Amino acid sequence: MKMIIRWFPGGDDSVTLEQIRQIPGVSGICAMLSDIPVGEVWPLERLQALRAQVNAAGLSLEVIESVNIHEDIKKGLASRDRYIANYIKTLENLGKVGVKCLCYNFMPVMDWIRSNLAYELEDGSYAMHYDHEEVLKLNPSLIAKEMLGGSKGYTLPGWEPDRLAKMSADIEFYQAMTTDQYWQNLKYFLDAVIPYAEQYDIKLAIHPDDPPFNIFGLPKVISNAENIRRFLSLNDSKYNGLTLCTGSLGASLENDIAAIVREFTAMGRVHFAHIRNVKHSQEKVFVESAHLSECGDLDMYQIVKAFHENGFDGYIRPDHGRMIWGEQARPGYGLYDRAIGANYLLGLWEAIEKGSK
Ligand SMILES: [Mn+2]
Repeated sequence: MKMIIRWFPGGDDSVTLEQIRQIPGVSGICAMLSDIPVGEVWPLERLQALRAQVNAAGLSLEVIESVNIHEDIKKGLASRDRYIANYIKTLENLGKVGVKCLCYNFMPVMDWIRSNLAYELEDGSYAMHYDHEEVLKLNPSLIAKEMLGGSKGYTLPGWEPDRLAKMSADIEFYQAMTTDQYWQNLKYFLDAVIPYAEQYDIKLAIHPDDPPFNIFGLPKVISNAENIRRFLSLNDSKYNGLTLCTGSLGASLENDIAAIVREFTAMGRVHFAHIRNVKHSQEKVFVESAHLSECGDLDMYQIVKAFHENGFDGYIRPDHGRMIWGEQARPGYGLYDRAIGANYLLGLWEAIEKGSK
């Protein structure tokens, strides 16, 4: 297991690589080139420069999160082949700089959604909050306004401006598509790219839908154990795997997260883990709480144990954290709470590791 932290290059992060290096037990980062338009090839020189910068700080760059999938691929349009060819070229470039794992998602139109990016908790810290009724009351442009208005000027991954411009039309397009058709579009993508992922030795790791339930009638495909089984059976290669995000899947109270971790880790199909906690006040209303088990609904000991017992040897990151100690940072991606989360998870891992001997 390797503990990493998500970092945003190009001056788009309040946290520095030097700060990340001082978090005990953190060996690397995952990053993305957020200025490359979705669907275009990530240039090799840019990746080489990024790797050099990260390595110079004493950290590794073995994970990329994310190379986003062009909407035409998800829609199954004839133009998808051009974007798939670009994706394969990007994979080749990623392989050349030593990337071993690529996180991506297959969510239509909107990426992750929250109704409030800075919800004040009882202890005076701030966290991201989701209230399903509030989201349904909004139209897509109001959601975009809420998301971007709360971003404090940082880019929000998955909320690129070119995506937002076409949002309403895209939503109507998907509302007219069957979920089966959406699955077929996903399989078409996988069958095209997985042979290259094998060739370049990059494990593909799909991120679950966040939140994992229906919004505006859009298809959701990675939301529970049954869907994940279907996803993995679309293409049997070990390179077709998962980013197991406990907070995204945990947003649905129907998901038994430790059981999901056990099943898919034992199959060798989990390559990356996002581990964080959520606390529900009612169904489909939750806050991204601190990582500690007692702060949320998820039992982190059982979850980390499920990874450990099933031989997990991929990457873990603490995922989102709260804003604490007055920190001003990109929502979910401050330094302090993620450092605490990383070391809590490393502590659990060490205890389980030593206890098992
Ligand atoms: Mn996640």
